[in-house]
Amino acid sequence: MELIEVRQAGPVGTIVLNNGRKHNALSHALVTALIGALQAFRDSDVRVVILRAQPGVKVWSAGHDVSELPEGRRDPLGWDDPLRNLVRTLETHPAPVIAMIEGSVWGGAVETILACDIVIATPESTFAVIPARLGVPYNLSGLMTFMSAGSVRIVKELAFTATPISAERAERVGMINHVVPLAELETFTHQMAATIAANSPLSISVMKEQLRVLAGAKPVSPRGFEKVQGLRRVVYDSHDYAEGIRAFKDKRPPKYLGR
Ligand code: LCV
Repeated sequence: MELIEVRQAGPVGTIVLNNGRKHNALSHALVTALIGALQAFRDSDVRVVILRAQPGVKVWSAGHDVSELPEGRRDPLGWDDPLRNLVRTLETHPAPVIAMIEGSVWGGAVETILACDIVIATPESTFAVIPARLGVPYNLSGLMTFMSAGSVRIVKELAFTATPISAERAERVGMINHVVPLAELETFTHQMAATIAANSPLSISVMKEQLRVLAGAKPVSPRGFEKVQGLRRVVYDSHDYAEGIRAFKDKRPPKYLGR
């Protein structure tokens, strides 16, 4: 069974997450397939991409594949981590990517949809930023993705509570673009895609890149970066990080000691 389904209708490309058994966990294999599909669209005349799951899913994506996370002593979200590569690919893809959401979105999958350009969700959709529940030290560019989608105060609440928020709240705080009833979701999304596809792809792709450059233009000194990396190492070298991963695999609540 293919991990994703890919189709194209004129200038609109669609990628469907298709690994429901693992709740579309963003495994290395699934991410590789996603990146390959985006590259193929890049080489074709696709002017807008819709990223979605199969109709009727309860979980759009459960986030990073926890079974692929290191159990300690190694950065779990380093530069070449599949999730990092996926986020960079989405952010630099020349055509706009619309994330069409139904079901719950977890952890790195929330960052993935926020790396898309437009997010349209059903009222039942939820979004959970999970690192604190797993004991994972999120990385700088990942936090920047969240900060570009919400105020620092909202990002802190999401990150510190690791509790799902509703689509309605996400829209109210500006994290997502539209909340649309399930029965209208596909039509609404495809109408927006058609509107975008009728505009100048060159103008759009340049504005997308300009906005990416401007959004990422936050000065971080080498000392500041090294300090952050040192802090992150304390986390991924900690008992709590190993405990979070182990507890997930053992299907039990984690016992965090703060060290
Ligand atoms: C691997 C999974 C996963 C999964 N990986 O179904 O944000 S960060 O920094 O933390 C980042 C590192 C990240 O994204 O980490 C992952 C964050 N995601 C989560 O913590 C969500 C974990 N999943 C769940 O809480 C539940 O699976 C939900 C609520 C999504 C669905 O619950 P439900 O009871 O419907 P199961 O839990 O039974 O999951 C079905 C199968 O999918 C696997 C899970 O282990 C199970 O596999 P087995 O049947 O082999 O036991 N699975 C679910 N999520 N992220 N595998």
